[in-house]
Amino acid sequence: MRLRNLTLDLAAGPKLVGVLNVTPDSFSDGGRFLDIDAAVAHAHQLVAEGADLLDIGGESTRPAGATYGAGAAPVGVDEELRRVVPVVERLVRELPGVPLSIDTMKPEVAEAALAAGAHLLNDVSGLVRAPELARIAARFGAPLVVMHGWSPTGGVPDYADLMADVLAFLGVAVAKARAAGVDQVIVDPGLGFGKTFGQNAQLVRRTAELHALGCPVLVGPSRKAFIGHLIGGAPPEARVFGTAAAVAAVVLAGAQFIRVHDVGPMRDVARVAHGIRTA
Ligand code: HH2
Repeated sequence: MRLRNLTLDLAAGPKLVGVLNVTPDSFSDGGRFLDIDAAVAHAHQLVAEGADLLDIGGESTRPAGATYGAGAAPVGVDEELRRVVPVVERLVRELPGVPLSIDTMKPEVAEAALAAGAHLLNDVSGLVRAPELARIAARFGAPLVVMHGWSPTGGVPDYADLMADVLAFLGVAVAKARAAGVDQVIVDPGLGFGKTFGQNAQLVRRTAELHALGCPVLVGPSRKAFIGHLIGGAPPEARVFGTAAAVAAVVLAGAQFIRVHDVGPMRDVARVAHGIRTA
């Protein structure tokens, strides 16, 4: 995969995408600078632990009713720009070998982050909320992640056939992206978005079916509520081993990108699972 001046060899093994959330609960003028510093420090730590890419988000994607947590307050464009762009600018300078992904549904944020040197776009709405994200990605030659299952309300639809719905939705998103000129599209089943606990587990088990779309696959099981549910309601920080089980499952199924918070532990899990897969 080509990312501006960088390349990723997807045949060499799964790539770990470290989650870098720049989403503080409250902002004061003094707090903002500290939050950017804290995010940059966290980025360095994730890379030291073995992150292959970083996914930078300035707005929580948790809508009310999401199956992995309580809803989050919406963030305006200006605030999201203030959170994300300075972090991108610093990381482009301080970690020049690390591809940076921007997790946003806002065209203004996508454009500013790519202009600041970010390498790829992560659209959890799969080109539904802002289809123009595809043209922006194309203009910068940036790969685009399209994810299934986001909705403004966070409800769980009544699927006739879950995997068929995921494949059909992602197929449309890939076609839209290609029509806009994006030649590198990554597909994501959207664990925790618009699915019951059991449906999330089923999608983990059936990850290999996503390869039918002909694109690299990204999966984000990290610390999500379906994992907490399977281990008796553990809170997010206590879901590391549970996350490891899901990471192993999706690596065995050939997922090329794994989006995780706990990069150090998941590095080993992914390496061993990949070693088993390719033995
Ligand atoms: N999950 C979250 C956010 N962005 N992007 C993709 N492509 N796939 C995912 O599974 C995914 C995502 C939610 O996780 P987190 O970043 O921990 O939470 P929040 O968005 O509330 O900050």
